[in-house]
Amino acid sequence: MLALFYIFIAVAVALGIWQVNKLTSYRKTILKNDKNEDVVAIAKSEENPIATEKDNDIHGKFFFVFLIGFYILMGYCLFFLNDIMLPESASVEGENDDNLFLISFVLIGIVQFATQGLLFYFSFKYRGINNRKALFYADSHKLELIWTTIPTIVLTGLIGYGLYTWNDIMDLSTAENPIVIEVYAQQFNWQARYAGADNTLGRGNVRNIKGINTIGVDMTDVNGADDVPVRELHLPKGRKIVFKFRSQDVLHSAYMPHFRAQMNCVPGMVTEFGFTPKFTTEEMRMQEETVIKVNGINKIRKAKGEDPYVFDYLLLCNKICGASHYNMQMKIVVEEEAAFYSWLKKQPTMAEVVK
Ligand SMILES: [Cu+2]
Repeated sequence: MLALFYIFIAVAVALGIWQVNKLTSYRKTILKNDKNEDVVAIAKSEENPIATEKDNDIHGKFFFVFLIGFYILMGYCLFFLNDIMLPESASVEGENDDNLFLISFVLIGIVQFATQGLLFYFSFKYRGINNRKALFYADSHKLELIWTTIPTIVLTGLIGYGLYTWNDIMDLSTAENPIVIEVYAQQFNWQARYAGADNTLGRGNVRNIKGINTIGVDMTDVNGADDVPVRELHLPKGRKIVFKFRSQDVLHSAYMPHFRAQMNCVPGMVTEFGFTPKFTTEEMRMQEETVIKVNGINKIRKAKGEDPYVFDYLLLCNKICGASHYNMQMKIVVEEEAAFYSWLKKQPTMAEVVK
């Protein structure tokens, strides 16, 4: 497959050089038009400087061949590359996100299919044939009205649904008894902090970073003592989680693809979003889509002699933040509420860590 790719690149480069080379043989020429007037044209300044009917015919047919190839490629991407897509959303709020994506994709797909077809088919059908005259057509108010009104209505609907989806993940004012977690980004790893028994995070500031207090929790703030710092995220299934993001150094972006959520972590400010996990890690591992994906990965790993991969939710950095950006990730475990609380209870609090 890789060899094929290199051959493709080599052919593309060779074609490019050939075309550029061809261009150098073209120059500005004065030609006569139908009314015997002088016009400036870019043409090959040889005996027959104008494209012949044969040239036009070949180019027109190429347009048609391109169209067929284009449709085949579109179909291939649509039906055969599906298994590299993410599995079903693992958060309740992410369902809207997926719907929005699907609706946009279907709409764009239909328009794309039709307009590309018209563009290339017409280029073929009306290719230059001697003595064929183009039809002069000024405008049609009816047509203009149709192609302005329909996209306006469709786009308004899409944007409305988009805003609703955005609010669903961003508006945390109605969240009932959420679990509050701070996610802290630094070059190049993630840390997190649970708000503890009072469900309120103690103040954090980069100036408080000292020794083992690597998140910079203000230890004079009473809310901070029961906070729980961790290196692995555990989330209970079915509970609303409120995430608050901070960054120690540069811009990072907390990306949780399986939950369809991403937020920039900006030094000097707190950003946030919230979602409700829908499947535990175990349940997600059993899903058909995940199984197919994991099997595909493991086939490649086996061929390379690597250990098999087991599915886990991940928090990734999605902002190129420096040399080790690619490896900036943290494991996320979603489990039943009871298992979550028994795990959380075993983690030492800030007061226990920073003595
Ligand atoms: Cu980063």
